[in-house]
Amino acid sequence: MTELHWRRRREKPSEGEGESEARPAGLSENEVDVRRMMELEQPDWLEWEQSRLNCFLCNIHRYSDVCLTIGFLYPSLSKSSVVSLKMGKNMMILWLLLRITDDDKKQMRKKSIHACQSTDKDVIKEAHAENLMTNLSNAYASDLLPSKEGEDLTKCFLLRVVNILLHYIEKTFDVKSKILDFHHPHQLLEGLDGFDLELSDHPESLEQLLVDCTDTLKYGVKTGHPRYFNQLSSGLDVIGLAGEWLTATANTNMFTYEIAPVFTVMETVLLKKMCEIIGWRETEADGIFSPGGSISNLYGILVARYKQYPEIKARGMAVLPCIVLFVSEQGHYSIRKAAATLGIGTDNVIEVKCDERGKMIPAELEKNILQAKRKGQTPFCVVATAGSTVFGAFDPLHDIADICEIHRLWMHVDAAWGGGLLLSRTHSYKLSGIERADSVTWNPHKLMGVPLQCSALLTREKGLLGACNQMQAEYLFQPDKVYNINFDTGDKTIQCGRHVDVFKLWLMWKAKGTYGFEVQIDRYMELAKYFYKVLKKKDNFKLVFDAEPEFTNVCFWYFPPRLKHIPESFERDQELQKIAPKIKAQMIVEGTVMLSYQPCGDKVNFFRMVFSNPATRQTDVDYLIDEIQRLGKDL
Ligand code: ABU
Repeated sequence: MTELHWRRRREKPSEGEGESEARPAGLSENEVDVRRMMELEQPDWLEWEQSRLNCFLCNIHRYSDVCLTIGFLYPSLSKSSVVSLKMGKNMMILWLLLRITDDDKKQMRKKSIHACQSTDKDVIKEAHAENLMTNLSNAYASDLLPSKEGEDLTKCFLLRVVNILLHYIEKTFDVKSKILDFHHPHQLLEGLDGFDLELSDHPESLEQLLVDCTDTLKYGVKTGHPRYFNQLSSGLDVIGLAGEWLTATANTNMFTYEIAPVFTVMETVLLKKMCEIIGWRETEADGIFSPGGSISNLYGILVARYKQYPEIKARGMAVLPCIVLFVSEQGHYSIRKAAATLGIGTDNVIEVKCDERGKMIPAELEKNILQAKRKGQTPFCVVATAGSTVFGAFDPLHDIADICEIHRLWMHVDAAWGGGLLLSRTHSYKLSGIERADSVTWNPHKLMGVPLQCSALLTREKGLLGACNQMQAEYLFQPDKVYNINFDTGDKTIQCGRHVDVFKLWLMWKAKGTYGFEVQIDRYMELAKYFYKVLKKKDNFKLVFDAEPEFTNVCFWYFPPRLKHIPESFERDQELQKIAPKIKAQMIVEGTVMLSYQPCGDKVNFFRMVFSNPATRQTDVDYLIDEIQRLGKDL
């Protein structure tokens, strides 16, 4: 029935479809369609299976609207709309009288809205089932909107996509499900169970696209799984997800107010809020959302250099002295990348020594600055880190700010990871001094759990980003627009086209309130403390720093029984170096848990546990410890 329905529609000429055919007097278009469908099918009602009858009802529904269908399946409908609805043994026998007045429609709408609100699961299920049962093997993307009369097919297709996503979301939160179904790249390229990544000259059916959507998720990684600890960004926030869907549906560009009126204003609201939280006065502060922490850091260094040498914009690096900048040895590699990109050069990024916890040593910074000056180099910027990637260390920001003031250096704080901690009244003191920075990177897609990507670069001085980057393209940023062109923020960036990253953050902030983020972040800190305490008691685990964690990072080694009692030596460490990669490989193959590892300086491979996933519970932490022991005991 369903396929027939679509085929019939596809065969019809698109111009004036249905309108030219004679309609029996007194019957609406809907009624004609339903009658035509009955004639085509010539149903023997009594022999129909329940599912087939349901499917038929769904198709009838496609010719009216969703509210009406929910309405006529709803048992307490007025008798004028439904003549009779009887339940047989294994089937429903239904006589429909589609002589529905406007009053009836209103009445039905009220009831259907009520049904949805009252969580009448059966009614809602029925409404969804009708679309989910439709087979789309004979339907193609060209049949969807904006194709004429493509509404029903579009609704059906998108509901099926949503159903796939819902299934995936449910699986994601189910600890018993695997985090990933691992395959090697060559296997994916060769094709798995009909999942073909190659592209064809001919269109695939919508049904095939749905299979491809399912397979794409099947062979991916469930980053919201409670036992996914692999990256600083994890979790699956349903509100954030809704925000991302809306953003994709709006499909606009952030460069002008003209085409993104709500989003550009929303961005100013968010930037103001984040600047206030940092401790800057609203009149001063400025910023921009960018595609990730590395780009935000690049912006920080770009404006630092522009502030000191505005002539760089027109005349380039040739007119500058040999400028150098400083970052701790635990700082993010994006600083060196930015130096390479900006023509400063990685040799001119001076790495400052850290203490045993991974914090920049201020005396070392001062020493490096003086050394650079003696060598004829020109220091212009210090990058402090608030929440280092591996150890979660916070540099002493006040001490660094003092040094920057003395030497008149720009202070950029890379708080991509640690910025979220500003929302916790218990832990925000760890970023004390951030208010003295000239620029800050803060990624809500990390600790705050906003879906990727969402990163902000914030500057204390208003107007610098614009002055540094604007090119005043006349086709976009006309000065004589009807509205306040200060909201055309696109020229502040190094991009032209810019994705809307702000809406999902705004929606999540609305949904949680600042206190909601605080509760979530404080929970991660509690989990990190719990994890540290459990590990401390186990003699086959060793903490890289034996102190209560300052952030949610906890770094540790696992010692299999054969290495446990061997005293520390080069030879022992050569063996220990192999343990974490082997355990991790097995974790990936079995798909039970995901955790990252790395060597660091003179420390051989160790695991980095990190908490930023709202789905994680203490039991998952216990599971991780058991799992490492299970996978590692015989290594
Ligand atoms: N600094 C980018 C993120 C690194 C991580 O997730 O481990």
